[in-house]
Amino acid sequence: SGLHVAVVGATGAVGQQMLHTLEERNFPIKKLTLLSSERSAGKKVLFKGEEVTIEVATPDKFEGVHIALFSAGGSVSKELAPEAAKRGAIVVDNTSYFRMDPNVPLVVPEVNEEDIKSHNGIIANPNCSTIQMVVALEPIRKSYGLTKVIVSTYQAVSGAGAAAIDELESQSQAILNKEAFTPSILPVKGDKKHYQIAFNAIPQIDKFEENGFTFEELKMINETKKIMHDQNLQVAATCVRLPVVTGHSESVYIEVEDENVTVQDMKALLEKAPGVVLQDNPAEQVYPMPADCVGSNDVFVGRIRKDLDNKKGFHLWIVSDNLLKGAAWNSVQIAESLVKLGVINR
Ligand code: 11C
Repeated sequence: SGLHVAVVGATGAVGQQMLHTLEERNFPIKKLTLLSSERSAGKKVLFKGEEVTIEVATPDKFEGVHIALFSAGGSVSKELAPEAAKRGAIVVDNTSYFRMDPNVPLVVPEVNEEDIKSHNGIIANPNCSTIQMVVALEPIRKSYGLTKVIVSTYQAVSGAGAAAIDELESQSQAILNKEAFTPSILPVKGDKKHYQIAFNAIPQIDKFEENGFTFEELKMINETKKIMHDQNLQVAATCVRLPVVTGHSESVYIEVEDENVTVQDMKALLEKAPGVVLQDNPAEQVYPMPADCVGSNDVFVGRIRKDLDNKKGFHLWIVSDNLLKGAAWNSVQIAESLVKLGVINR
């Protein structure tokens, strides 16, 4: 018994966390195939104490694979996810390429686990900043109704990959040493200009769209509506990059339908919500911070306040490890759901 699992993009910031999470969860693996671009092929990686050699990702490598976890960028998913699905694998894709495709379920198990049953070979893993927000907001939506979400993010550089972490570290060092430096990765590797991230805040994540929002902001808006199955939900986002290595933070304003909800109600609800840890005690200065959340699969919520002017308005502060619940853990959790709901037989 056990499954043949493939990880595509095994050497990336997320791929590494996927291997770590598969190990930690003791996922029922019979065979592990690690795939990457030609650049990383041939490298050896330790999995459960055994060396696994990374191979070049080509369509034939998916023969016999049950579950393929993809995190090697949109263009790789575009080309190879359909090839894997054609060969009978169920793809869990961590890129944005298929997320808004109506034939592809977009899944956060705490919110819409059942959607995996309608897969056509590909299941999409949402954007990191979307995932942590919907985990915290879904219990509120279910109990009190949710009509509006306005979010501002404080996002870590690891969301932009390993090269962005290097850029933050080397730039910080250069500034402290009073040396010259030339930004080349952030805010967006493929955009025209690059800006200093060390000791700074950049209000651009991904490229700008014609309506003035960035693609990251539109991902938060559109993915939230799709995951919650509510096209009428009003969502707006402003996404900002900070000099934090790992752990995205979000200041979220919401409006609920029920104006009688109290902060105590909200806290009691979130205290028992799946995947959520409540850290909210102003008297003791207890609130979530990214440095404390790194390495945890949970979503941390604090600073819950009722708006002073709008009886239906609440403010929350939501923090999570963007590489875990935001990426690797949510993907492995979807794989676990495939086994648990009998969508795939081990
Ligand atoms: C960031 N949220 O922090 C992005 C990274 O659509 O999966 C995730 C990109 C994605 O830069």
